[in-house]
Amino acid sequence: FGIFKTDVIFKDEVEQILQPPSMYKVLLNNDDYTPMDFVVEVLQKYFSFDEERATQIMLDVHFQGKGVCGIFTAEVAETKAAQINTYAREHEYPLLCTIEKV
Ligand code: TYC
Repeated sequence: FGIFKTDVIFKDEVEQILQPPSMYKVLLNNDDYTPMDFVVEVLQKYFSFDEERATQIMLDVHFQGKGVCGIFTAEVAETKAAQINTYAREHEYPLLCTIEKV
């Protein structure tokens, strides 16, 4: 009877289920100048795709205009997009990574 210490953990877990964090898509946008190999490298480096899957996604972006690389919480999505845009700029490519609320 009464309140147990474990109730606090249980309450946090219930709140996580009732109010899951907002999720964000991380998208790559096509452009005419970034080399295909560089985009494949980015997809392997920042999303751990193998070369075959990275190539499929790169080609999808190339032909469709943009494509989803993954879905993450706000902080992870923002960090990945910022890192990719910085990495692309360091190599002087216009590759643009954006995020969009699911
Ligand atoms: N369109 C680029 C090319 O032909 C390749 C490319 C693919 C660039 C995906 C950006 O997000 C991108 N070299």
